[in-house]
Amino acid sequence: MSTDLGSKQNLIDEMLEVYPDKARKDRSKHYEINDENLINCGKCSIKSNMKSRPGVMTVRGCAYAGSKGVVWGPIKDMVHISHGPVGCGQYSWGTRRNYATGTLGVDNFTAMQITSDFQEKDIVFGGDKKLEEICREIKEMFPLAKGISIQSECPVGLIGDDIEAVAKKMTAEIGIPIIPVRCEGFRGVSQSLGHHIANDAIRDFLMGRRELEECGPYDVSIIGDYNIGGDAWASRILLEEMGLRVIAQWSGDGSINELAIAHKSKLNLIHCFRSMNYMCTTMEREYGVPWMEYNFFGPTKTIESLRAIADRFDDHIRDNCEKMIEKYRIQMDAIIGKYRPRLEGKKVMLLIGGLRPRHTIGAYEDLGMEIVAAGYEFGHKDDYTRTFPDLKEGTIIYDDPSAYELEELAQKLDIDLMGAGVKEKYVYHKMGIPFRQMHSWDYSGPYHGFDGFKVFARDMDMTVNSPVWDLLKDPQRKAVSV
Ligand code: CFM
Repeated sequence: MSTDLGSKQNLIDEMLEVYPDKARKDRSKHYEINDENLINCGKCSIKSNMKSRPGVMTVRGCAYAGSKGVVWGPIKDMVHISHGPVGCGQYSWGTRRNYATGTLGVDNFTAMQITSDFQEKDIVFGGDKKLEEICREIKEMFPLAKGISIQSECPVGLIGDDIEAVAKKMTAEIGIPIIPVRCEGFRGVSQSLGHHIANDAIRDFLMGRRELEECGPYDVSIIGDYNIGGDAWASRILLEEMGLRVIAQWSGDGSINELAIAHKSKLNLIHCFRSMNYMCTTMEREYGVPWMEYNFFGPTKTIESLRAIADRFDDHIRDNCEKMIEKYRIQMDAIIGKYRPRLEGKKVMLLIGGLRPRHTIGAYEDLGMEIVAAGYEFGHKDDYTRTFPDLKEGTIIYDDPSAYELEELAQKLDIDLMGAGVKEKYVYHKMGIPFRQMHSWDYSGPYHGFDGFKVFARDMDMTVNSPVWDLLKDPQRKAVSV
């Protein structure tokens, strides 16, 4: 082990020393330091997708979050019922910023909080009757809603309600698809199982159910882009400029029809592998639709991905692709010329869900920034094996780190920027460490594609180089003038 790797290991060991023996042993399995073996993917022994250690603060979400919040919620022309007590829907309301066009409450319901608001009597006597009533009310209040999904919260599973029977009965009665989703929060160890359950419900109730009138040779679907801050829009225009036809967006700014016709695409393009890989493999198996991963963060990865996508088609698309790259490269060089000198060499740490800690590496590197530590809340082994090759030797990689571990590392590595979620944000502000909320893009975005990189670069500069951090640091020693 080189001295650098050795010192990194000491740093981790020191940090874990505060834990009792059992916890220390357990948590140490969730750490790796990137080395040559890992970069070449020879081994990957980091433990992931396991139950968080009780008593150690985790930032993970639940299966309901993974289904309602992530996969189903962005489908705009359906009403998604948060079925159970009011809190799950209320406290997650509007936080993900999955944009959609349409008129709210008429043909777009993404920004609404619809809940069955369970009371004690529903827990004691069951909520099925209430659920039927809600479906009728939805039909009456929102006649243009194209479907309803029932997103189960914990108590629904605990009391054994038969939401499948209600869905079947009410589909027949009101004449629109009603889809029961068994995403009770207690299932699994994180939101990741919620993604899988949501994917399975799409497979069982909608996938392949409708036909596309006119199919073309350039039909593709965007899978696993949730249009956070407009990401899917910034991606779609590039595919269209290249000459491809996007027939479905799963699920950002998407519709129920798009879920039912995507099996007609010639190629499925998957951005978030973690949350929708199950759908790509299912459509491949059942309908023979090939799929490929792509990465639209930062010009280097975007250009690489555009070329790889174009290569799956013909010369016409390849020529368009090269022309387009030429056009955007001038803009991208200007952005890099402006921001790189201000961000060169800045050290970044990342903790995000299951995709972005690896997908955003290239965007930071385009700006000369360096990822010194990164990891996932709920990544699986297949996410980690995809991550090691993209990081430099000596980078610390962690899985489901506790709040304490992350704060310790941030201080010990003397970072210039932390990218994580809203639960972390204000702690880092108080520590005087520049922070970006990398789930909702901190009320900014899009970050995908060429348009997104312009916003990304500006935001990182604005955050890292803000004068406010100097005013916050060491208040004891440095008098702050007010
Ligand atoms: Fe995929 Fe996502 Fe992510 Fe994700 Fe999420 Fe998200 Fe995320 Mo927050 S679907 S895995 S469950 S890219 S909500 S849009 S930012 S943790 S890294």
